[in-house]
Amino acid sequence: MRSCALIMLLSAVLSLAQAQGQGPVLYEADFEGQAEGTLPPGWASVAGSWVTASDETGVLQQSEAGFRGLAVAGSSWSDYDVAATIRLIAKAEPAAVGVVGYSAGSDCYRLSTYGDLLALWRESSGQVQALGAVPFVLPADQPHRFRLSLRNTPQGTQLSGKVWPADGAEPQAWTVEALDAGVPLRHGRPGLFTGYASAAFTDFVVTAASGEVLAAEPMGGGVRTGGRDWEFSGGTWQPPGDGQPLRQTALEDDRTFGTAAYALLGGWAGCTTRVLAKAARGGHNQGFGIATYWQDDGSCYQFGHLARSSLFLARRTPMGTLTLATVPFAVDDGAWYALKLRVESGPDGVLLQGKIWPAQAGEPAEWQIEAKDTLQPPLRSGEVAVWCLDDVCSFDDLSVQGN
Ligand SMILES: [Ca+2]
Repeated sequence: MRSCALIMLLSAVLSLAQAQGQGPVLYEADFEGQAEGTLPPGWASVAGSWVTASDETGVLQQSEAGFRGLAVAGSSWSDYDVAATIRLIAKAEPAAVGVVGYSAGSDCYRLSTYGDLLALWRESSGQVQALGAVPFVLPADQPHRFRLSLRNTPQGTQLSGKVWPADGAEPQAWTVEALDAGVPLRHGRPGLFTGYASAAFTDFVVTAASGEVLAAEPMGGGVRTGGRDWEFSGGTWQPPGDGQPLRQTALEDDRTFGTAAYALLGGWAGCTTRVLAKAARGGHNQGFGIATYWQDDGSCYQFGHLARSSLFLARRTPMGTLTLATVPFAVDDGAWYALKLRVESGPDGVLLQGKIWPAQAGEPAEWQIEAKDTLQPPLRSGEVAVWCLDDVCSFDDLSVQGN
């Protein structure tokens, strides 16, 4: 009897842990130690004026009092270096392999080979432009390290690239540099690239301008760090596993292969996001909350309060917003609230669960609002974002945890 009771207790604890999101912490931001009036590394302001500010502690704040509309800031990728070790396996001519940065929609920058050149490229809506190039021949079967650095400056986006043998020391100088001064790309996902070539990729690292490692993936033994998935387009990508690195094998397989192939580091999937939020006293306070599975085109799942009187769950698309559920809930100005949103994909749709409570109070045991999104195609993963409607709002202590 005793062991039976113990098993029941254990399973009760386990199911509670599963319901509350007790997986590994994938991302945390307390907005401390940041120069006031700037955005933290890896964040982008999509609408409104988002900066770090001092409240009781450092917070992320939508600071434009007159802003009318949906103000959104999200974790994104900007001002970073992306590096990977690339082994060219087989090639046609002109073979291309390299690393990708600021990939959003059909746009990206690349540091990649092209025949006997190493170049910095910009892709925009199917057009490819070389921004700078130097003579370089990448030998087959000799792993080389590629590093692409992207920096947003008032004059444009500064691109710098270098390539060196993976068993040698990193050279001080950049091999090729360019400034994209027209309408530069400003943020987007890091990744990998091949064209007319098969290649193996290891030791993928994304580093902020401050030197902080934003993502690192050994890719030698199926190790995933940061809970992020790879998203593939074109080619035949073999995900890392069983001691094998990430590979693009289309040419190796002797299939017809002329198009470019990309592996982009995706966002988080199957996660629970928590944040503290507060609307300025005396403002309009028409809404605030969390967005997850946030994509560069604005698609996301959205949770929060609306007009101080209700909670809602919604799916945003570039075409509009689909409200999935609403329940009554009263929100006060000037008070901190804790919000939690859990998103989990299943065979019949994406389950969304939300709760909100005054930050001084204990977390309620039950979810307050639930909905299942069955709209096709489903959202699979993405970044996290915070949003507010028609007001000055502050956010603090954001965390993303695996379910
Ligand atoms: Ca803080």
